[in-house]
Amino acid sequence: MKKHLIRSRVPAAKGFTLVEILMAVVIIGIAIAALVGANGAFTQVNGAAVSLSTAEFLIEEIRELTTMLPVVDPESGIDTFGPESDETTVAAYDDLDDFDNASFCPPVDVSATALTGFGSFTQQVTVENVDPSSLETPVADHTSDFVRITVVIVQNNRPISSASWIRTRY
Ligand SMILES: [Ca+2]
Ligand SMILES: [Ca+2]
Repeated sequence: MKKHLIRSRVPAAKGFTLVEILMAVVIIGIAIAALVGANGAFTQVNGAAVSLSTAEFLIEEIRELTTMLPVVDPESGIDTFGPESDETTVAAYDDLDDFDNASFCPPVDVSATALTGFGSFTQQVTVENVDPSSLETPVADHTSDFVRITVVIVQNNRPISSASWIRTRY
């Protein structure tokens, strides 16, 4: 018996043409570029959100640090606007005006301890007496019972968040 040779009926596989390959390369390239671009934008937005929430946290640290302090120094009263001469570190500050023009880098926490992990942030504090009938209007130091504290958070020389609040002398 003779064996019949069965010829394959499957046609020989045709390769892709050069044009098809080039088209595929271009399409995949566009898709990758879009993905990379979207990812970059997402990273930027995410980074900004992290910076903002850190700034809010650093403002709150100053608010809590100063919230229990008297408006004027318990010993010298209104003699000095700013830290008294023996108060050389933030840990020694014992009244609100001690914080005027203070700049903390690294920022400090509620117990006046440096937060070294946040070294790119600075807390800038301003303390002003304001007019009781117009709390937006600053007046001369120690000439009213109302004090406005302003904290600006700066990151890499750029202000990113700020907050002000009023305290009264009682
Ligand atoms: Ca003081
Ligand atoms: Ca003082």
